[in-house]
Amino acid sequence: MLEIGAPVRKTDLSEIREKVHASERLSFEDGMKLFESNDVTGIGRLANGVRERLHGDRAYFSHKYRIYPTNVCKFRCRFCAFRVNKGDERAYEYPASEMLGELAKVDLRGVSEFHVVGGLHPDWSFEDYRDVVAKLHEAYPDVHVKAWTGVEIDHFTTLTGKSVRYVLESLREAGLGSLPGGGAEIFDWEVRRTICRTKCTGERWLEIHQTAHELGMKTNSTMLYGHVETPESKVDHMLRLRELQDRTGGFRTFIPLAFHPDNTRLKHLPRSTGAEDLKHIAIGRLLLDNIPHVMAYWVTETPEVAQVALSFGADDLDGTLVVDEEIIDAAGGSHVRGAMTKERFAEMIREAGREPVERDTDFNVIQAY
Ligand code: V47
Repeated sequence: MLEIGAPVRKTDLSEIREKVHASERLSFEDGMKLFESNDVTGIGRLANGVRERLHGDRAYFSHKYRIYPTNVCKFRCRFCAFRVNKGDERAYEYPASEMLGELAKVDLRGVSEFHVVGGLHPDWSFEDYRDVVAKLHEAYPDVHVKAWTGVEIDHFTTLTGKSVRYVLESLREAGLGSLPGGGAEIFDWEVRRTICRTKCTGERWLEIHQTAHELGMKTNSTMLYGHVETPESKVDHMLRLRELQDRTGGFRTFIPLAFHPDNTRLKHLPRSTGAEDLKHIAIGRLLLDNIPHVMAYWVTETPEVAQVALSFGADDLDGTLVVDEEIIDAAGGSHVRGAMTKERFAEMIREAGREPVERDTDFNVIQAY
């Protein structure tokens, strides 16, 4: 129960403020101080300063189409409500051969990106997954294909017995443009083994993104929070991303993902609050001084919190949904149902006092509103 009159932990942020104003890098200890502080508006103001220094009033969004070729997954991550076993009555699969027929029914005009998200189907070969990329690229050569997280790439190395480099080069030949940021969750093994012990390790995820960057491929990064993680594990997670970015410069964006507990094996946990969501965005902007963009993923955070996040460090709202989002919908995020149009996005951004800019996957401007 909320204790009325409990002290608010307004940690003294003056040292951090001075560093941020001098564009000095924040340390692990600074990150911990930020997480310990309840001064959400103070942290937000600092992050907003960085955001405006980098992007002025611009707030980006993209018009993309999400593809979920299957919800069958051999892993049983405790935070996931999307995956099902093979044979389950909710199981579906759209291999490449059926996918194009389904896409032909959809209005894809103006879509600049396919974002492909899927499970690890026990019967699918690497060729089946590669074929999804190849067929999309053949049929829609002007649309960027962002497909398969580091976790799937790791799975493909097991399926083929080949290296990460081989798998990525093979997918690139088929038309892969870049990797999404999923599967990172929390790198720290103590957390990872509790929430997703069969997934590749944090070290392996980072190695896969490093290899992609070395091949000249850009990728995204994420962090799933609001479950069993600790502040230490989140600061560690972000600093590991920052360290890789120092070496490669290959991350386009950082996306904090708020955990949705419904229908998961962690359903006893409460959903993070708006203040917590804003704090994660702001701390991400402050610690990740070398990643150009920070996304407020409206699908996990709700459109309302995402609007405020545009003044708490975020400069990007991800994209429209031509089809329903499935992962967060399965975990209780009913606000994601129904399409979010470009016009609604632009209006949402304007209401938040920012200038809407439609972008492509690489943040090239498609249209400024
Ligand atoms: O890795 C799964 C997360 C991720 C839940 O790169 C959940 O542009 C909350 O990575 N509650 C997949 N989150 C989505 C993802 C993503 C999203 C938007 C843009 C990009 C990009 C990537 O979704 C998973 C996991 O961290 N997730 N279940 C859940 N119940």
